[in-house]
Amino acid sequence: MNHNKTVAVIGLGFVGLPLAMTFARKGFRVIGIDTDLNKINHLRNGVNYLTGLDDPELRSMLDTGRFVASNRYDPVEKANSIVICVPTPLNSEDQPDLSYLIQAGEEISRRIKQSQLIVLESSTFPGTTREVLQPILEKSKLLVGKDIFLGYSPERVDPGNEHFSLEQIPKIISGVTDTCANAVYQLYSKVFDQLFMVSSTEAAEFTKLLENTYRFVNISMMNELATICDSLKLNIWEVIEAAKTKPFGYSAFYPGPGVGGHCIPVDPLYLQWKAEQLGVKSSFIELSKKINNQMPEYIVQKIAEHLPNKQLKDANIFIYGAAYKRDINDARESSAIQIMNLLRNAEAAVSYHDPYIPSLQVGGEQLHSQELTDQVLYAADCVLILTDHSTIPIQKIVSSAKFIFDTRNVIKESANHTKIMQLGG
Ligand code: SAJ
Repeated sequence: MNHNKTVAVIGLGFVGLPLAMTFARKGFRVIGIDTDLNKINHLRNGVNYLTGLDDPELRSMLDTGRFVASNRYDPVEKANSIVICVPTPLNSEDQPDLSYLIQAGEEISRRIKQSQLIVLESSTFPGTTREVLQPILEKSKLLVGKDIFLGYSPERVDPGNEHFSLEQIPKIISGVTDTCANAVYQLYSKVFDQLFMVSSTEAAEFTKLLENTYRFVNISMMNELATICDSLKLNIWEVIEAAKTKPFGYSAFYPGPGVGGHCIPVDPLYLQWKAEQLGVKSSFIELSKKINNQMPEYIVQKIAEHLPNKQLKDANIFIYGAAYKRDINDARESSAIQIMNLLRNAEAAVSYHDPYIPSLQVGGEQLHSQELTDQVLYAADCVLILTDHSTIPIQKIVSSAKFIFDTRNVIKESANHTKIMQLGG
């Protein structure tokens, strides 16, 4: 079968939707499937819910039929290839939750056709494609490598990154068998500028976890060094800038109020879980998790210690930034949520402003982004900067706020202001 005509993309989130649109741009007919009817209705109206904007390109793809969106799995029968981009979160015990993947596998298995290629893109522990997904697909009595083809290619979407288009990001690919690997190559070579084939799906699964565990560990190291700089009365941001002058052997990471998002705090714990299954320790991941998870408490403790003439319980704390990182509209796993909970537990009054996050569930209550007025800034006992959105009105905050805690080194001349405290500064 020619795998290069119709592609079904399962899961239309921050990974699947950009991928579906990239396939459509490259001339494929794309069937986008997501069980969230709200997403499907947005798409059918030409609205890209990732940006929240009307998307003329998306509308044109839908109007010309190059991209059809459905909340049902039946259309996968018409696809030559199926790419799975469903969430692989953690459960409440910080362990892998493959329920979305298993559900997708079962739905595909009931409709799978001879010669179809299935590629898993969701981040997951080594062995998932072969040990979890393959048996589900073979319930159809079609055998992987003979009747159907199965591979793994880790997603490398970087939300908010304007510098790389999806097809420019080198793509790791792999197959359960050599024939499968070749089928994955035939499909992805039509879309991505650079492919990198590895020897097994396990190697590809591990590659993705390595990339994000590398970030997780390095960020935690910077968080710990920031607390040491606080005690030494040194400025970690100055030291990082100095270290960055080294043209080799150093890559910069930065301290922050914690590690949010659906990748960095999650992927390393998938690797840790797999290592534990094999009786192998993962000390770096365990320590990094502990350090990163302590940052919200460290931030709140610093506020309690340095609030001018106030106890936390009598204080009004105004937070700038709820998104887990700059310039995106996602607050999943954002440390802002933990920090708001800790402050409210200390009986402080908490409000926030984030141009990307209009409302937020905090401790069972729906908080709404407040307008950023001089009055609101002046009324706060502490303005806490948690997200360094590009549009942050620094001068407005500096001129109106009585006391500022900057956890992102947004206010560069903070040393000149006695009312500004910096994380690691
Ligand atoms: N963070 C720090 N210090 C840093 C870098 C990040 O505190 O030096 C924090 C961020 O504020 C955020 C969290 O860590 O809360 C994660 O930030 P991130 O920059 O890693 O952003 P993500 O979660 O969107 O990660 C994605 C990942 N992409 C994929 O998994 C395909 C990651 O691999 C990318 O390297 C990353 O984007 C990126 O480079 O922006």
